[in-house]
Amino acid sequence: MRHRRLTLGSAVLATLLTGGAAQAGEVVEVEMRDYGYHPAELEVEVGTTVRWVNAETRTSHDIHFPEEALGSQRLFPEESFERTFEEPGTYPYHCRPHEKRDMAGVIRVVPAE
Ligand SMILES: [Cu+2]
Repeated sequence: MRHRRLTLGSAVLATLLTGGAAQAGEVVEVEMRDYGYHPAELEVEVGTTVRWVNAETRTSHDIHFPEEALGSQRLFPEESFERTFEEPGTYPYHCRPHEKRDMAGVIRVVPAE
């Protein structure tokens, strides 16, 4: 399984290299910091694993998918949560402790090319 760490700069580069969505079998990281998900919007192909990593120094967050009533426990700094997306669709999520701060994101899962 290939692993690609997405920072703000490399996310743009990765998009250019792959021609769009992350591909099946890949792991794409979303950082949680400054009460936000980075990137907040992400497009991946079916079969991609998204790993949310808490990059804060002391704040905990979670990842909650309200439409499916599933998600992570509270994640403390350096802890992570993974989900592999097997069905195309739009998956909005948010952080339950920080819902009022609009800490939210969305994963768009597209069919493999
Ligand atoms: Cu949060």
